[in-house]
Amino acid sequence: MTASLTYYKFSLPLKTPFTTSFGTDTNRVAYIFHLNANGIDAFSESVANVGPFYSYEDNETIFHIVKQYLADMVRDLPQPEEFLRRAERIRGHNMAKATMEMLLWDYHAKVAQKPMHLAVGKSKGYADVGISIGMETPEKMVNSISAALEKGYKRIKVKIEKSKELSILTAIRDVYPEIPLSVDANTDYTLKDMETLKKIDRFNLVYMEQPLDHDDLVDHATLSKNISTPICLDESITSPDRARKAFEIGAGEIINIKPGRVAGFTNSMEIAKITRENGGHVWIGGMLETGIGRAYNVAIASSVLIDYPGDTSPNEKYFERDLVRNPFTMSNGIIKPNQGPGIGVDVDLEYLKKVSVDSGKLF
Ligand code: OSB
Ligand code: MG
Repeated sequence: MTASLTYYKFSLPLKTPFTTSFGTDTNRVAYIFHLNANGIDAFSESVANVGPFYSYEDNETIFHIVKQYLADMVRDLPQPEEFLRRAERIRGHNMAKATMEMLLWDYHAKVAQKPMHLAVGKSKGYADVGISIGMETPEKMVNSISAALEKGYKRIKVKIEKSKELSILTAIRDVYPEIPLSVDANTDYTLKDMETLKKIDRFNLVYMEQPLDHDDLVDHATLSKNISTPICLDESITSPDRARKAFEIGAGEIINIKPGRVAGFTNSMEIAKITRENGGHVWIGGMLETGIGRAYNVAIASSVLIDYPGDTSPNEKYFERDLVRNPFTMSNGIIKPNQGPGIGVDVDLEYLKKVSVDSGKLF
């Protein structure tokens, strides 16, 4: 058997810049990994942002860890769980681990001729879809929300940051007093901002996503006792163990799972299970992925364990042209996972090569 692992570092302009409390992205720059073995082609996509601002990982730490350590652990095509065991001695670097773990999920699902949404467990056969709207002027955000509601999105999430939150929320609730609305602060607040956080609490939100520090659980538990809006954790949940601890101390009631943040699908499914066993709710987030990364997210978002709409908007929201020839379409706020084997995407290799700024072989 000869297997090969090829990487492509691509840069795709976003249709419009995406702003969060930690910065603005104008391009999606990430790595695609392509595993070829036994006549099967598997693909995965890294989820880091350009800089280490969402988490400490960035594109180049991911590439370094994959090249120096993880590629060798993939060569003999282990099952994802076996790969995770091997990778355990590397501290952290979950996004790097996820690229290889998910690549192995795709490979083995294709060997078994199974679509990914069935390979990961019991499937609903569809994913409920919400939208994540980047920060803009309140007027522009209201316009984006109108367009999103027309398209059928089931939940609206808006990015906020300190001092902009009240004008944004007031503008939205003036026009849409009842829509299912949430905010994502991407860690911009501390407990010293309790007065503001209590004001946010009055806007009848489905949840408040990651208001406090990126690795905090304890202060979230304190906040949660002081407000009635449920807290949704994103950045803070990096493993099943962290999810267990979050529920143990009451740090939140909802978890946004991004497979990349938690080293892949095995841990994602475990976190979903822990969340539901604790009476919590769970949904699948996004990191502005192309059709390749999105196909993983939609597959896992279709699991029966996932009970809230996720950030799995179809890619036309972000890109003029996708890296896959069969991008998702949404109807009535629902996206159906691909039915082909594995992630079921038809990768446009020609276009991927065209938008790549670097590529090569790891084995
Ligand atoms: O916190 O959910 C987040 C994008 C980049 C970094 C962090 C986040 C996001 C999103 C994007 O909200 C959601 C999407 O991919 O559509
Ligand atoms: Mg978030």
